[in-house]
Amino acid sequence: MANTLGYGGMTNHLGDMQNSKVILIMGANPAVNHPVGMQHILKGKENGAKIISIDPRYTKTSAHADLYARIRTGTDIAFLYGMIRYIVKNDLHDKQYLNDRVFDWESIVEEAEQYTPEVVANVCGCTAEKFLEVVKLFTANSPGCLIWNQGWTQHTIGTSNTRLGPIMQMFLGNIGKVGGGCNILRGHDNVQGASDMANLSENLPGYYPINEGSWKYYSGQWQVDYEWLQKRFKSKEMMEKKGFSLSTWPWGVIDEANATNNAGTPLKALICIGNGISTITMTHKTKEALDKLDLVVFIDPYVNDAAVITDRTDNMFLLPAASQVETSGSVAATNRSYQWRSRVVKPLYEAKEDHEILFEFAKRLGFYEEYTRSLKNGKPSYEWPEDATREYNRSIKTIGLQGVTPERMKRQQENWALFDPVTLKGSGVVEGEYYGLPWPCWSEKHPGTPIMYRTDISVMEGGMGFRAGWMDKGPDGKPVVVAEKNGQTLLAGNQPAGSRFKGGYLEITADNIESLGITLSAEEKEKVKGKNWKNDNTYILVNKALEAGLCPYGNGKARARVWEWTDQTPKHREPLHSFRQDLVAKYPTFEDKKDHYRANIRYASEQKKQKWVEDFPVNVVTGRIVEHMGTGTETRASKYLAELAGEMYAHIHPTLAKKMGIDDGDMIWVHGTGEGKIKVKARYSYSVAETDIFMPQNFSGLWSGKSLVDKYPKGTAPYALGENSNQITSYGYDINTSCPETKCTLARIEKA
Ligand SMILES: Nc1nc2c(c(=O)[nH]1)N[C@H]1C(S)=C(S)[C@@H](COP(=O)(O)OP(=O)(O)OC[C@H]3O[C@@H](n4cnc5c(=O)[nH]c(N)nc54)[C@H](O)[C@@H]3O)O[C@H]1N2
Ligand SMILES: Nc1nc2c(c(=O)[nH]1)N[C@H]1C(S)=C(S)[C@@H](COP(=O)(O)OP(=O)(O)OC[C@H]3O[C@@H](n4cnc5c(=O)[nH]c(N)nc54)[C@H](O)[C@@H]3O)O[C@H]1N2
Ligand SMILES: [Mo]
Repeated sequence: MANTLGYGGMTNHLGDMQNSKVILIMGANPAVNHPVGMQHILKGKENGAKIISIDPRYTKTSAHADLYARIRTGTDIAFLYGMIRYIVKNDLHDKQYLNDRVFDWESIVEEAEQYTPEVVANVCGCTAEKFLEVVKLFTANSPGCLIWNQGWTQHTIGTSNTRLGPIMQMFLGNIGKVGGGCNILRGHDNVQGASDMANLSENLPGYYPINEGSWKYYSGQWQVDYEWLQKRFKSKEMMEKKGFSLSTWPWGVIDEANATNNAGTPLKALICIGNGISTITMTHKTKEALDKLDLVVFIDPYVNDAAVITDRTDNMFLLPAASQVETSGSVAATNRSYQWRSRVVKPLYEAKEDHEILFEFAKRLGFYEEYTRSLKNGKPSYEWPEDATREYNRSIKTIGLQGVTPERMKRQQENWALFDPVTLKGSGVVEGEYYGLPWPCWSEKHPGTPIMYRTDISVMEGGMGFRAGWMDKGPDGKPVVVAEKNGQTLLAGNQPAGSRFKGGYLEITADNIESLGITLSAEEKEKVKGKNWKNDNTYILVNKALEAGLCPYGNGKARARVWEWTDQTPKHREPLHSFRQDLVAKYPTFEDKKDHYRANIRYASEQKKQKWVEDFPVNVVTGRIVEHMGTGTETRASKYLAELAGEMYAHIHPTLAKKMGIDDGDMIWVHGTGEGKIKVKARYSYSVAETDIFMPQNFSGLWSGKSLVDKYPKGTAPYALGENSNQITSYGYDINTSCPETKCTLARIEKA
């Protein structure tokens, strides 16, 4: 149930990396964080793939690589543009692919022009020779796959990183290809499922936007009146507004100026279910917010870390949640595949499954009947969790969950051995299905889509073109569907194999389906009147499209330029707390942003506030260790893991340490650019640059040199406690997602 800060999902899948000839890993450390996924990468290597690791640290993954390049944190965009420039200058780009499938790729070439190998070297802090070695090795081998994770997302420009990576892959025609793609390694168990089901504050389930149309659609799906639903909110405006996010909510409590973004009120209560929350940047601000709230509830199998950080003495409740082995239902993996999980034991002691706790809330708040109506779907009672799965099969059409039925998942679970791990193809009773029915799985006859955007196979075999953003603002400010922008078409120039319609087409609607060569009977026409593929409960539009080999969401171009975003084409911008003060003027950050997930967020004013690096001269990198997970709440409560990794530390390069008179094993104070400070053990390591220190993000329970052990209810303290690295991570949030800039932090260190 835990949430994540990263967005994404693989275009391909883990087994498919065995088909790659080169694997570029940038901003991820799978040897530590995805040790099982890493096995596929190593198999790929045995099959001849070259492995490239680009990371500010020499990691365990780097140790497996054929080529390693160290770059400064937050400079991947310069590196990627350098690669694109090299690709174009050497005529290595796939022009047919770009012309057919990518909208305004020329704007990328234009932006890339300035990133000569020398500029890349200067911005990224690697040598021009090393950069050229990387781009030469990557382009000399095909197909190439790209892997990233939190090294790319936890930045003010995180979304630009995650756009430019795929764009670079498109220049090489690597997306929609076996052994190619972008294999984003996601975080928690079922984090893909959690975002598919809208554990996010900016959309409804299935990524339906929060607007009147979607709310009306869902009121139908949930079988409640739209008006009743609307009354749950203070106003229609608030109903259609993005909520606070995991990273902005503390500002909704402590900074009263944000009340205007929140219907005139600061936040008063917090219910935290399945999230660490002490892992957001600037933990001392989270503490301040927790102290100030009227009511705090944690729903967790363990004592949530944040419950120990706060000084509050009243109105805080810990509700014991069951763990994953005490529950059953569907979970989605990093490659969009859904799997059925069976309960191992019933919840122990007084613990309850998360949904039971939510049902109890609904009963006491008086809307249990409305809450569960669509589970019953006309029957006298519901069957958990199958009927919850059936609800999303019916309602989540956008990403094609129609075909991911409980019956199919259970049959797959019983026949694991019949699937090939490299192709995900089933045989015998599961012949004609891919493992996990990776979405989109358009119907109960569809096999699922293990590799997205393939045009060499038909839609019914898992093929599809790109999904363009068809929406634009019309002259009256209202959204309209468009097929072109500024004279450039958004329609693809090719089509998936077996398509009866040649070329690109808009998403399928009742109005356009006949113009695509599909005929509907008078009765069918009547049934789908005014509908499109995303809200047609009869499925006629989707099924007719599939029969004709057409993709329901259309066949468009991927947008290399997103015209409604601040950075229409990705741009390098220095972090708010930049290690390279001299580059800030050339690559400044964004203007301050008001009402960003309901908080007023500083960008330029924070960057310009002072010459940060003069007072905070050490660049801090944070990340994970293999022994602990997330906050470490669960893993530090394991004697075995606490024994393996029981102590918080900072990796420091001996050269930097010597300059400061710090010996291996000395305690040091690390002061952040906010008010936080932590006391940790210095460990000499050559894995970090001479300018950097590295700290794991997996510790908690010590607070600026003091132990919080007495604050745990008796018998619940974990075996290993440590300082929380986020007490010193800097202010800063992604311009689109609000993901905290935890990967670019400056600090001051001194011997303790
Ligand atoms: N054992 C273990 N496994 C885990 C987790 C755990 O806590 N413990 N957490 C899970 C979760 S929730 C997630 S999201 C994933 C995260 O998986 P990863 O993203 O692999 O995890 P990190 O260690 O945070 O960061 C990856 C690498 O990014 C590098 N990096 C930092 N900044 C930059 C940058 O600007 N550019 C580049 N190129 N690299 C950079 C770091 O040095 C680090 O080696 O792991 C999951 N797996
Ligand atoms: N400096 C720095 N900070 C970071 C990162 C970084 O790289 N550097 N990475 C960020 C990322 S990507 C993430 S995902 C976060 C870590 O993510 P968090 O969500 O903060 O950390 P977890 O420890 O996974 O917290 C999950 C909580 O849910 C509880 N839990 C487990 N199973 C269940 C269940 O079935 N039901 C319920 N109700 N609760 C359950 C656990 O006991 C725990 O308290 O850290 C972020 N913070
Ligand atoms: Mo994560």
